[in-house]
Amino acid sequence: MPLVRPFETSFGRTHERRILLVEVEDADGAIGWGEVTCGERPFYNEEWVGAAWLVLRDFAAPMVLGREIASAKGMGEVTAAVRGHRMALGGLEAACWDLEARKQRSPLWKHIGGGRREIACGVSIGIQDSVDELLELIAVEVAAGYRRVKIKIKPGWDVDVVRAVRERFPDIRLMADANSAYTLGDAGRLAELDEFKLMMLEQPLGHDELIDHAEMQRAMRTPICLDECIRTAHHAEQAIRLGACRVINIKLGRVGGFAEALRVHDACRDAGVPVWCGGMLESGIGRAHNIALSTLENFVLPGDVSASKRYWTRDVIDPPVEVTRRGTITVREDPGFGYRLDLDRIEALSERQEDLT
Ligand code: OSB
Ligand code: MG
Repeated sequence: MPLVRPFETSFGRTHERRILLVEVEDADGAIGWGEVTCGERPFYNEEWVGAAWLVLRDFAAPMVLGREIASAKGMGEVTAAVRGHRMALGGLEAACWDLEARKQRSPLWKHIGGGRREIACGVSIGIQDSVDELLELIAVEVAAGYRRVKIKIKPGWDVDVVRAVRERFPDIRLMADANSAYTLGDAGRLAELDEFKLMMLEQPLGHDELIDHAEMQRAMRTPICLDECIRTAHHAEQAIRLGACRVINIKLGRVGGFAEALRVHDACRDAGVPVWCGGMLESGIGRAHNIALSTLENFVLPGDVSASKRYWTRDVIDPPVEVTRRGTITVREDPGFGYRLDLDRIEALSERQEDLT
């Protein structure tokens, strides 16, 4: 799926997404859909679409096919022998939750225990060729009603850029995401961000560096939010115990699906740490799953879940995800993830398909 505009982070620029979708069918013919949220290249984390395909085909599918699985919640145990590859497994797991919700004629958000009928939306804006272009993009999103703006930073595109954004938009809720582009050697530079009243600084240091983040958090006032570092509820507990962050971004795929996302959510809630829902440039299917996740009680900060039209000229779901003038998405009452699948669109976009029985 070609993106409406390229998206650049500290680890590279993406022009089009290659999205792996999972459809599951049970013995009664009930179906469910999920999305594998990994990138095209193993740069955000170690996963990528090519590997996810093989992990699902050669390992996960043989573990689940023909097995009696009592509930979507139990999927993780069935595939527990696979180390890592959470986004691959998470696409399959989310499809099973969708199936289960549809079967019970329940919207997915209700099925997972969510309550919020309307979720608050923020936008994530990539690195641009110039500060002027960035300022113009922010102006458009603020005018559209989005409730917070996240900009991507990297060495060479950080303090001066944030300063320029703050000067032009003194009152917006603003944050920055470095996607692991810095080390503790940059602590002084990162602490300069303190003067810009950022809501938080997301994942400044290494993707697996809890201890360094704890040291960084002690060296700055701005709350640190962890993304890449948090792959399990146990990681969340450890990060909180160490003081490595004050906010956590929960991504459904990164933690391996809804069951672990719920555990991360609960661990953060119990520790008094607010969470928000991250995004991975998902198609409508992953986007709809993110909306359901965002209805849980401790998702108290605006997430990176925004309108389909910011990414796609035509989404794979119908209607596309739309955002109100208040910068919110209203949840739907339809069973499962709540949107119709545009199967013609999916078919037209498909490069390959494999049926595993
Ligand atoms: O770190 O949150 C991130 C996109 C790709 C990989 C990592 C990240 C992102 C985003 C975009 O920030 C969120 C979105 O709009 O889907
Ligand atoms: Mg991030």
